[in-house]
Amino acid sequence: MQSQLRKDLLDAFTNAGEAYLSGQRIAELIGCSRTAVWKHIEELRKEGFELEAVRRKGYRIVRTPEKITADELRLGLKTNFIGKNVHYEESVESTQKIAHRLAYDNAPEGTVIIAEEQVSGRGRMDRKWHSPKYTGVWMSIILRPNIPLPKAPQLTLLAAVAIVQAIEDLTDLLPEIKWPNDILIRGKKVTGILTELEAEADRINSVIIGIGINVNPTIEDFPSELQEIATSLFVEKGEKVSRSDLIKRIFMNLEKLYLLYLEEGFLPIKLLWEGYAISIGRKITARTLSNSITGTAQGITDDGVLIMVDDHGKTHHVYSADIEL
Ligand code: BT5
Repeated sequence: MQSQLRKDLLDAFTNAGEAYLSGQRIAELIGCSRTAVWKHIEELRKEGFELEAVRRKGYRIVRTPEKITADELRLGLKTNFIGKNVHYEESVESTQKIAHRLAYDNAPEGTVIIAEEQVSGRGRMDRKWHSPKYTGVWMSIILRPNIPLPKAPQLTLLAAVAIVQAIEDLTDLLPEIKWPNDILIRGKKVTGILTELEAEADRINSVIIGIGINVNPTIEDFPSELQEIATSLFVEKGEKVSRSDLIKRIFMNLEKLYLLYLEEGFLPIKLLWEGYAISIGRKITARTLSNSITGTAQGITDDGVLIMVDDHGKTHHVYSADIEL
């Protein structure tokens, strides 16, 4: 975890934007000695930050490190709670597992667990999620919404919109959402979302949103069974994308949408979601554990449940399934 002084220092650079900050000014802003400022600046340099120092003007950050660091995530982040408390790990089994433990231990809403690598990353129904080192975003976000239990899956759709918007903000790619939890680019999966709950009786303690994004791997970096069905932002764009910038965008978009959702309910989110959905209006097969339905996807209900009409004209409400297009 970062010290409060380090957080204040990064906030000071965030607020300064492109402007230089003198050592004296920083010391005043964050309430420490100039020697302490100098010490923190040296530590940032050791982490891989490049700081320009100009006489009589002060310091400015000109480049941030390739590896995700808590400091880098702090710089430029303008949220009130999502991502304000970040647990950063080099290698974990699954960020979901850590998030469940932290949520149980009363971690504040908006706490995020980010790992460079997951050795047992998981998808829905205990499927595996391939999460190799340094190339992706593997993170879990703890939310504590005061909503009835059946509405929790709406947060998967909300997160999907936040991620698609973040990808659009940083690239010229056009991601699409396949209900309920896949983000695809040109038909291949770039992101998976796994929403899990901690609840007692009918009260939600926390919702843990697990997000896996293939950012910078090449196709050869994927195991052979994924090479036909998966893709990455790098593969699609032909250029590396900064994982920290992407994470910060997601935090900002997610916070905005989540506050809108708490205020106005699911409807505004649904409208945004529909603008990105690919399965709607198409013939699909929905496979659940117990059966499979083929028919046309009509849309989603105001609660985020998929509506399908089968070949006999019968309407089905699908709460959770794997969709084949
Ligand atoms: C998902 O499940 O798509 C949810 C994935 C959530 C991953 C995040 S990473 C951070 C957090 N910590 C975790 O341990 N998990 C979450 P599902 O819809 O069940 O899709 C799983 C299927 O996607 C697998 O069976 C593979 O076919 C495919 N797959 C696995 N790894 C992939 C990857 N890196 N990219 C694209 N597809 C992948």
